[in-house]
Amino acid sequence: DGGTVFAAVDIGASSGRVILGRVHTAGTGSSERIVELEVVHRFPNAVVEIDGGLRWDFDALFAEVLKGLAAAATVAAAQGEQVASIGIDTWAVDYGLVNKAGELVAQPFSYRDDRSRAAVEPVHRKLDPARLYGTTGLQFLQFNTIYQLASEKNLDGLHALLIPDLIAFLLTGQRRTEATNASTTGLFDAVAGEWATEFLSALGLRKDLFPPLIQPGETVGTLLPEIAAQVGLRQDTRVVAVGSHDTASAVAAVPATADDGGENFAYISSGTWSLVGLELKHPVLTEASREANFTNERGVDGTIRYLRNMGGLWLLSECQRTWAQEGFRPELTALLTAAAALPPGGPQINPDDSYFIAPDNMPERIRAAVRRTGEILPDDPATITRCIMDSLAAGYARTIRDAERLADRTVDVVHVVGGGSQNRLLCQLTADVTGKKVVAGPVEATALGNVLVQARAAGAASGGLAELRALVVQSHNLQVFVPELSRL
Ligand code: ADP
Ligand code: LRH
Repeated sequence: DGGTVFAAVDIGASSGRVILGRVHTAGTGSSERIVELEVVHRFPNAVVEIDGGLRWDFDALFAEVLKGLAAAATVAAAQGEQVASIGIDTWAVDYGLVNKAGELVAQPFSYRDDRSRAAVEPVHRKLDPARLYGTTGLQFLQFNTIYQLASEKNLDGLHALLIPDLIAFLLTGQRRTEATNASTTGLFDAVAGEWATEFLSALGLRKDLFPPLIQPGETVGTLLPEIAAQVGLRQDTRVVAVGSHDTASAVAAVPATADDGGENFAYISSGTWSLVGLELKHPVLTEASREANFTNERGVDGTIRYLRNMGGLWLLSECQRTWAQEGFRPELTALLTAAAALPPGGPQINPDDSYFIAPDNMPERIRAAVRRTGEILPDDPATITRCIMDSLAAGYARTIRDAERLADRTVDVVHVVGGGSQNRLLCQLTADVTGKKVVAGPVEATALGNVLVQARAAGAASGGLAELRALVVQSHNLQVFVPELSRL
């Protein structure tokens, strides 16, 4: 308190933002504490073709991070506040390679690049998938870090830094690997919470390829003098590790309450991907869980994010991109309203099919996938949009049912957070198909989780995840969707 604010750098696959977060009492005479966000900088993000591969324009992203931190410094100073710390989260899995001089040797590959597919077989010949799962508990995805690293030609003299860790390194000069994101590499022991060094060795990767682990809430370091001067923040401003995997931060801010029956909630972190699952205390490493392709990623405070990474709104945003190239640029809300007016029961696709990973003519890909099921999907944006929403909702219902079975839990309420929580059609369909209450919001759950972990590290908030979540509940209006069974 006392004029302390926290800066959250949150970069997703489709956009990034720098946000100031404040934790304070709701107003004079109130003892209720709330957490508020102020967006000070926003910028777009997308995979781009660079040097013959699909990569992230990391130099441009880092320039936006600096711009955002400068904006944060200006806004805080204007209100007589001090930025106590900075937390960084981004999408998982991807990494940059830095040389001994600490220079990034190339723009980082995106998980959407196809190079890792050919590495899957050779990795599995050395490490059987059942053995990999028994230790890491990680869902098989062709782009998991382990397969990306196996497709690198030469790692001599290089260190790998996951994207948020790379940003933290460039801000502080300190190299660490934050644990929630490390758990998405395929080289992390889900039970021990340590690197699975035997897998690094088996693949001929150096044990020090990644820097040592750091836990959310611990300090990475303070700003390098030249960075502090450039952005106008004090040199003793700390970079604090948060759930640097964006999904870990999002799940930390899911507004679950005791009314949800304590543990009986599922979440959908809805953006480019849909991360659908449960929060558990212990990983589920059974063969049935592997067959169902569930992941055991690490959450804040040592929790397990037992979820399936499913197709998400990438399917829609890519359609929008193709339609825009063809000169058709409908407003998103208008498109969703038109899709909602269509009758239920239309054709569906499998949104998790790896056929949809690459960025190329998504409307035609979706129509081709429907054709393969023997049906015809008309070439009409509202119809294609409806097909995506029906397919996602059906997939969510399947996944939640599977999670209940595999983890032996009952789900009473489904929390939808992230950009996709604004999609009323998808939320309603999710309620209808699951038959469960859906609570939508907050949109900026990821930044909230990021801020709350920093606030707790600074003593401005206290308690476990339940207490942090109570702050979110007190601060945000949530939308409730109840199943309309007549719509099925
Ligand atoms: P990511 O973190 O993966 O970049 P976000 O959580 O920012 O993704 O979510 C982006 C998605 O949210 C968009 O692709 C879009 O489909 C959805 N979205 C954003 N604004 C709205 C809105 N006003 N109504 C419905 N959906 C929206
Ligand atoms: C969501 C996300 C997801 C990962 C994917 C690569 O932004 O981090 O949790 O599986 O990106």
